[in-house]
Amino acid sequence: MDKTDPKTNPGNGGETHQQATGKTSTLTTQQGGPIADDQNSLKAGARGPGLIEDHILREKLFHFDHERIPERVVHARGFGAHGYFETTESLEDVTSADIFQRKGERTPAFVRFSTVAGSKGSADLARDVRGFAVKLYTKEGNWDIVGNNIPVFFIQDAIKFPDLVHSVKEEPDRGFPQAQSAHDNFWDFATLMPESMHMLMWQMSDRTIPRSFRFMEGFGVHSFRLVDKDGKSQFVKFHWKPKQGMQSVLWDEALKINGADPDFHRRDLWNAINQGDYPEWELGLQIFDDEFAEKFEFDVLDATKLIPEEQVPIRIVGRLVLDRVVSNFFAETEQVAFCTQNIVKGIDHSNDPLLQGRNFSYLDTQLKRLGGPNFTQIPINAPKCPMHHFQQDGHMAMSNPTGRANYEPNSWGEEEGGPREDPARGFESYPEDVSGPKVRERSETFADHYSQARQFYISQTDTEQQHIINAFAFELSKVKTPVIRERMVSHLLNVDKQLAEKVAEKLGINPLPKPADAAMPTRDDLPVSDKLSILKNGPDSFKGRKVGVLMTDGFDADIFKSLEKSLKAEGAMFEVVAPHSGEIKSSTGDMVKVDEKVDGGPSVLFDAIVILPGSDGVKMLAEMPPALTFVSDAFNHKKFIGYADDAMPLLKKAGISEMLDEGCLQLTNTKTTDEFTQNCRDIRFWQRAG
Ligand code: HDE
Repeated sequence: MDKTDPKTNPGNGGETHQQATGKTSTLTTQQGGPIADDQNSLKAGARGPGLIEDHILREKLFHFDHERIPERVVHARGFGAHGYFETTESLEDVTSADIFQRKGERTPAFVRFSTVAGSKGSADLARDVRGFAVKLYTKEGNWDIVGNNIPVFFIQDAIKFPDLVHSVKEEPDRGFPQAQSAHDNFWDFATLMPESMHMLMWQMSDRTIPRSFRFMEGFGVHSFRLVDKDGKSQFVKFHWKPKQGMQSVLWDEALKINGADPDFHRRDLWNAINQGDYPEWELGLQIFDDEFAEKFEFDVLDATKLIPEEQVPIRIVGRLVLDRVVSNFFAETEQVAFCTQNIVKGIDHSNDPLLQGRNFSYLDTQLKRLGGPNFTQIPINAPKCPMHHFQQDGHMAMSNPTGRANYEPNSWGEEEGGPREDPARGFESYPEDVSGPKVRERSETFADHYSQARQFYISQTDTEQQHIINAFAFELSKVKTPVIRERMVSHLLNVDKQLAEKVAEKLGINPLPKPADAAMPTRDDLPVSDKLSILKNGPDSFKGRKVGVLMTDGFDADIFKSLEKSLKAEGAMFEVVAPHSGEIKSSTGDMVKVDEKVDGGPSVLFDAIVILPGSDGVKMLAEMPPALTFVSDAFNHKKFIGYADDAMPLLKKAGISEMLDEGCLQLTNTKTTDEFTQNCRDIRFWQRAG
């Protein structure tokens, strides 16, 4: 199947769309009239004024003028892909949701990953939460799990969402900074909202600078409900676990990647899928009953808290595979409309006040963004199961009912009367017993803002803790108002004293402020949860990763071939980086295609590097600043480095020849290239100082 052919790509609605099929067809107006000249507008004389009767020009400009729709108010920058969800275990015992009944059944899916704060054109490597929104086209209606790559959220009540988003976006008077939380307004708001402390720890961790969408987890965040066929209900939290393992970049890399390739994440997903290396996630459920919810230390309705996997283990029930890129970015990624209220029978909402607010917001925002109530008819949003209802008309109504009946009940009989309710199949809300006074109040069970923040911190490796310290110090160094910086340090004192001291030191805050007043004091240490760390859950192979091989004419053909073989066997990729584009010639005269010219292919774009120059070429490289940075950056970013003997002059000039450690391996033969590939499975040589 041609994946880019709209005819064969249902997400784009291409089945009925006659434009751009790839065949040479006659250019027409929107009315279908063939166009003879698309180069010149109609004028009174070749140098005369334009004529308003030029319907071809007017139609073209009219359409162009209206090409843009409002970008999403948050999560504007995103990238989507198609795939499927496969049920690997029947959940008949806990839910009547049709999608979970039959082991082995596949359900079509569309996933959109995103950053939150930046505009549509912002860079991929912003330090930011990532959206992980999944649309499942089930046989009993669309189910959207609109999640993030972090299991908790900043706020507890939807009423604070506009404030949160205003504070993190560009400051309104100046219109900057773009796609960054490192500014006064964000930290002012966050430090005045102690409930954000747990999320801030995640946000300052490497979770917010993932190496790729493929290497991050996804979470439904809220507690939802599962309801079985007898109406019995339990709570559930949804987790997406990447089969590829987790991996993040370093902050210095993120900054440089944004310059070198602002599309790094979307390009990565696009390339992986097009190369047949389909990313895959397991769906894990944390299922717990009301009794557990009662006795758990925190409120399961509080979205700033998680339930450690050690406490409620994850049950893997399915897998999500992304195997098809979009064929039209606008039609699919831009027009897809996720709504938390898109749920199916057998699944229900909980009373989480954040979720309750979301259920209003998503539908509402789509109306503004997509222009009318019929956005559900856009192919990417339309269910793939039969649907019949009496909703009608409105802007851009595309699928219109026929016949006389547009209401029910009616007297027009089975054939003519249209669809009817089906109590056996239809959605039913879990009949939870609820009563209480109408109040604007926050439950006291939501009051502990620090204990899980601390649990997160103490569950990290030393390296990860250091990254968190650095991230806080970096972000707060961009905050110009001293009292805001100090307020954050006063909160950190309630999380971890050493963390607070180290951040304070980097910010030049001396003496330390008093710890922030806490609605509830931090509890005695909660147990370390290894699942909260990225490094403790790294990949077990180098599959799907990419090596940058810096080469020149005269490179050693045998080493290159054996490296190529070894990386291929691992499922890893490589790109050839050279002083010039085109091709380079090996020691034995073989030609190899160059992927990147060295100044366009810095080492931050790769997971590991190999330096394989010819003995003459290395002298040229040693005089090229981008080649020197290629090497020194990789070293400083603790990447694995493979090098041929001929590379020494470059390593010397880059200042690392005296510091070569076990993360740097000289490549001489097949055995060493295999060893190099195996080393790369650790992704970084963290022992390297600095
Ligand atoms: Fe969203 N969020 N959100 N959010 N959110 C939107 O919907 C909102 C929240 C998330 O790729 C908007 O279609 C409120 C949590 C993702 O298209 C908007 C609250 C989580 C996406 C909206 C939250 C998310 C959005 C903007 C607090 C993780 C991108 C455009 C009550 C569980 C979906 C749009 C995509 C998008 C509202 C909090 C995830 C305005 C009011 C918590 C992944 O409706």
